[in-house]
Amino acid sequence: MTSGLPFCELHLHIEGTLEPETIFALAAEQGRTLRDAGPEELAARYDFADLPDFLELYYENMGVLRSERDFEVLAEAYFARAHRAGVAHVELFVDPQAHTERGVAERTVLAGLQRAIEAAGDRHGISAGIIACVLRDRPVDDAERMLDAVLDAAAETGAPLLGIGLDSAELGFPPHRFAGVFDRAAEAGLHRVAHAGEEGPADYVRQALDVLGAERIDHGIRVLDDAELVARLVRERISLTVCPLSNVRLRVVDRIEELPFRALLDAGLLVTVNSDDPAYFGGYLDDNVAAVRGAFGLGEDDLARLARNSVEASFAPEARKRELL
Ligand code: ES4
Ligand code: ZN
Repeated sequence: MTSGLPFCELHLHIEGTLEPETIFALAAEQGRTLRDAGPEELAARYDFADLPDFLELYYENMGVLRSERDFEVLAEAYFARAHRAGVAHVELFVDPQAHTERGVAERTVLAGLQRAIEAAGDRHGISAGIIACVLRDRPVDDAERMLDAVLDAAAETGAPLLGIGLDSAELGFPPHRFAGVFDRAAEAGLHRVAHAGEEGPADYVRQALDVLGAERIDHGIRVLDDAELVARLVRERISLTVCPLSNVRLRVVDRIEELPFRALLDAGLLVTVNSDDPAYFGGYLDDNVAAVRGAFGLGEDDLARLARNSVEASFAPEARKRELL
């Protein structure tokens, strides 16, 4: 458990919860052989030089996700684990373009997630929604098509599509290219978030706000380079979804103690703690909270603040937020 307080998890790639054992189980079901002999051998390769190095294996591994049932089982396992971690509400990311390029339709993905989300409410009392992410290192046309397809798929399946996000390789792929897609998403009533300031500069955070209309910044740990930007984030209550174990495993920092975690909190920013791709980075939400607690000597008051921040920063309906506060 994190602290006994209900947390909202706001930065979680559902494909990043695909555990090595599950990859092998699904491959066996499909009669496929994989490059590695078994889960241990695969996991031994989870030693990443940087974000692009991680993404290569992440996209390769998700090739075992094919049917609606595969996505349902994947998300069910995550919700069960998240429940044990003290998570009460989840806004999960999914990368539709990474599945359609393999012939798996948006409808299949959202229908599977929808079933797991329904079960998570019944079994664990967890509320959840979906944020479909644009792969920023692919053409803009692809993102336009993805938006139309997920809006249709959500309408058909009843999947709770909450928003649009921006992820994948950051350096060299500035947010402004996707202004049109994000405008259309907003017109369709979707929330907008974007990965920015993970490996990229503070200016990408500014673009995400100005050009994409982002309501939350995913990672954003480099904002302290820009005092004016920090002041704006504080003033507008725009949260940063920080993922401490991810930052260590992707070598954004060498050691967790090097993260400016205290400084972000002391600046008055709406910081939240999240697990990003827990099957790859060494832990779920409780593990991430424990890691920052140890590294920065957080007390009960700090943990309560992080839990409250996660509720405030969520897109949960006001009545649900009141329940969680
Ligand atoms: C991601 Cl850690 C991270 N950053 C950007 N895009 C991603 N997709 C999955 N994990
Ligand atoms: Zn992420």
